[in-house]
Amino acid sequence: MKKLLFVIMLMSAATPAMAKNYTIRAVTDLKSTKHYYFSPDHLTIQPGDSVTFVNAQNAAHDVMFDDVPKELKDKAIVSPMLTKKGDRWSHTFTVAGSYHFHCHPHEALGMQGVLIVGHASLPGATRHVSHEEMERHMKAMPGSM
Ligand SMILES: [Cu+2]
Repeated sequence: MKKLLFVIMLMSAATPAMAKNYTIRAVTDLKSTKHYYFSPDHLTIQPGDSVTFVNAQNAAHDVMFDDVPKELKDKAIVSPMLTKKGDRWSHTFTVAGSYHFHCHPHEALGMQGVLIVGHASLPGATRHVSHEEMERHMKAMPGSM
């Protein structure tokens, strides 16, 4: 009996909950009232899940996380520019809380979204990430300009 229990414990340790991968499309639709938007623009995932941002048309979009849980102290989450249809960028989210992101070229046009990882952050538990900080992060990325 003890041996069986041990085997079951080993098996459950070897099969962690399957992390999921979600897709958010960066949409350009000049015929709609909102020309540029993320679809979906609100998404809830679990820690360990990843999100793939896909450029749905041939306009340039990127993804900048401008509000993130405070635990992400020295970390800026920024995609490279997705310049053409089908360009994609994935990120795995391990820290629970509320995230806000926008597309830099279309920030003024309201291209933005909210991502909840596990549960929403309490008020004051997130921090703003400046464009300067994101730029520094991008310059440090391998293969950046
Ligand atoms: Cu955009």
